[in-house]
Amino acid sequence: MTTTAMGEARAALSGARRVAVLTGAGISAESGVPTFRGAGGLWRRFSALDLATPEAWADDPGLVWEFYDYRRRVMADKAPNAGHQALAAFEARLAEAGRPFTLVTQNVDGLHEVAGSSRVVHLHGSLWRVRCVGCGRESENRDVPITPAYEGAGDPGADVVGRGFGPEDLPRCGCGGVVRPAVVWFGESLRDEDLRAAFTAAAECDALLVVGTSAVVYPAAGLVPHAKRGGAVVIEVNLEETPATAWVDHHLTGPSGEVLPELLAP
Ligand code: BV8
Ligand code: ZN
Repeated sequence: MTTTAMGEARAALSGARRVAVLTGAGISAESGVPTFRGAGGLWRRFSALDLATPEAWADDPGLVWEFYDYRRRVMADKAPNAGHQALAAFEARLAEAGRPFTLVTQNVDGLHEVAGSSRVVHLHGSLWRVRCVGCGRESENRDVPITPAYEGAGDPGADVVGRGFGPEDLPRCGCGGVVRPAVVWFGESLRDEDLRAAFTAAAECDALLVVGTSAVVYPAAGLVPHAKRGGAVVIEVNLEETPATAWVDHHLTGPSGEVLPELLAP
């Protein structure tokens, strides 16, 4: 990406009072967290899209938990990268200047909070929260493995056949109900308060940063045209062009761990 593209994007951002950010799996790629649609996006012979659905859960909750237990396990030695940290520092600087800032993420890995971001809207939930399918109670859960039955499970190899976990292996709520990952699966609605916070931030911001998302999943991807219609300048940071690129004013090509520290530097 040319220095003029960076210079123009920095100038546009410095002129913005209220800033909103939308991040996707790409911002965690340099932390070693596989993205959804990139090379590492497969687990066994499944794509995340096969397993992140209510149908997969109804069909084989034990397999779905094996997939999520694996993704929680993978996070044990993952840390925020310079991109997460640049966003957290930027948020703190804007807060000092009394400038509104909202970080909307599609990610469920929790790395933005570890980096120190505080105003985070989790559009798709969190790997670290579970919800009882019986009583609906939602709580934080950091047990790895999720239950003793899953000790040593989760091998992502393409030819690995699952052990076949049964109801007795599944995590339970105090009420006796089974708990599921508190993430938004395909075909499931997002939480109203998260949608409202995200679309209000997009409508009201003067600049929207779109970082590391393939912009194919809705309603999250709809935040980009929504911000544009609200008069915001839109800056995209990605290795490649995406369907959002048609809407953006500045496209910075490169890894977010390198681009964001330069773009957000004081
Ligand atoms: C809903 C949580 C309806 C689970 C996720 C047809 C048209 C339009 C919409 C639809 C349609 N058919 C179905 C739909 C709706 C569907 C949808 O959008 N499907 C898509 C696939 C077409 N949406 C839904 O189902 C949503 N719900 O619409 O409800 C409804 C309405 C009323 C009543 C009932 C129901 C729910 C969507 C949420 C699904 N859950 N995740 C989990 O994580 O396990 S989505 C999943 O994809 C992740 O959250 C992920 O974040 C998200 C998007 O992926 P990305 O984050 O963009 O990651 P990806 O790998 O795709 O891309 C990475 C990008 O980073 C790439 O561009 C790459 O170039 C870049 N990159 C890589 N490395 C770097 C980098 N960039 C910078 N630096 C780097 N180093
Ligand atoms: Zn319960």
